[in-house]
Amino acid sequence: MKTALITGITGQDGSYLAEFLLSRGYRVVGLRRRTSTDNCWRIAHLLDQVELVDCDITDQAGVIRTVEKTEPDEIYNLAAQSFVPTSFHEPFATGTVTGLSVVNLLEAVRILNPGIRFYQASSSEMFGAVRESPQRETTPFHPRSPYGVAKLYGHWITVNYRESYGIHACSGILFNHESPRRGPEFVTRKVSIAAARIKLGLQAKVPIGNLKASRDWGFAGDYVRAMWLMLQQEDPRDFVVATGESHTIEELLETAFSFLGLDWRSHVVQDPRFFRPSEVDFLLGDATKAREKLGWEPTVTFEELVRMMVRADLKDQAEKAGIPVNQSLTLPELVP
Ligand code: NDP
Ligand code: GDR
Repeated sequence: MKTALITGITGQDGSYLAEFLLSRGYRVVGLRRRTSTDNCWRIAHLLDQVELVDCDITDQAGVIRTVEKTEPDEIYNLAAQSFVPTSFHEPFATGTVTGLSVVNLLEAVRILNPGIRFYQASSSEMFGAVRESPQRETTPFHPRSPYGVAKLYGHWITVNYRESYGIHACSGILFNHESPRRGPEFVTRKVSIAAARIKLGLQAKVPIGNLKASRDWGFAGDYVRAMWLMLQQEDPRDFVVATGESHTIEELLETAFSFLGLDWRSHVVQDPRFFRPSEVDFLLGDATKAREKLGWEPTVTFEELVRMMVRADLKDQAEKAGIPVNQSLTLPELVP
């Protein structure tokens, strides 16, 4: 039985990856930091199947102790301060957690067992002001936020440890991926929650920032499979993971609201608070290498993804508000 150590197990991707690895017979250990209130809602259904170790990835000694104690075959480093706007307010903290701390894990691998395979969660945000479209593994980087800059450190230090010490270290350059478990501050989830609440009469308006930005959005459940596939290759390499389709925030709004029979233009208020000091206008990934070398393909389309999220939030919001969801509301099918 292989052991996987997942940092960031309480996050969106951590929960899907834990499910995926458990289904493949792994022993799954999750590194999570101590928080004052419980944040295990995404893995509540897995708590009797995974082992949790308290550790903050900024704490080098703690990370080394965790790796020593758990003896993983594979490490998936998903922990990060992952919200781009916060990185403008907390650039140092973001640099420390999202960037510099990657080396704590790589050092643990180098010191304790260079045979451990290592996955780093890199990001399309590193492409930033894109130099070519679509973006692929060879596209030059130009990050546009402290988050993107921090991810670039994580990316290159992973490549560096592979080249310097022969460690099986891979960096997955993943484009935006979403799900009903996405944090509510990210735009897809913000929109799916708002559409559901407006449909249920629980709110009237939603403030949104840049409507013209465009993203290559996929389903998180598909993307964690690509992480695992990267670590199963004989040759460690970096891969772009994306759908190859880009949609604007306006298209996201149109898809989500029209699914519930709503006109988004009647409910969306443009709010300058949600604009960023510098924006990533357009992202579109070319996952040809992942398709050819990993045999990876996305299975969920943009429309299916948005509908999956809206359905889940409709059910969730109705339950929270004590509104019986029935046919008389003429809601779309509730089960994803
Ligand atoms: P989330 O924000 O949902 O999860 C981040 C995780 O990191 C949480 O479990 C969080 O714990 C943990 N974490 C944060 N700081 C620390 C710390 N100091 N020590 C230990 N754990 C910490 O992100 P996602 O699941 O969406 O993304 C996973 C990774 O992939 C991240 O690195 C992200 O930057 C990257 N990525 C994500 C993409 C996406 O579209 N989702 C695309 C490309 C890259 P807590 O619950 O305590 O906050
Ligand atoms: P992103 O995701 O910054 O791409 O980073 P987010 O969903 O926050 O923003 C996507 C785009 O939507 C625009 N936008 C808004 N965004 C938010 N959050 N709220 C709004 O009200 C709003 N209005 C418009 C943004 O300006 C942006 O252009 C995500 C994170 O998961 C990163 O960790 C990951 O690395 C990248 O995706 C790939």
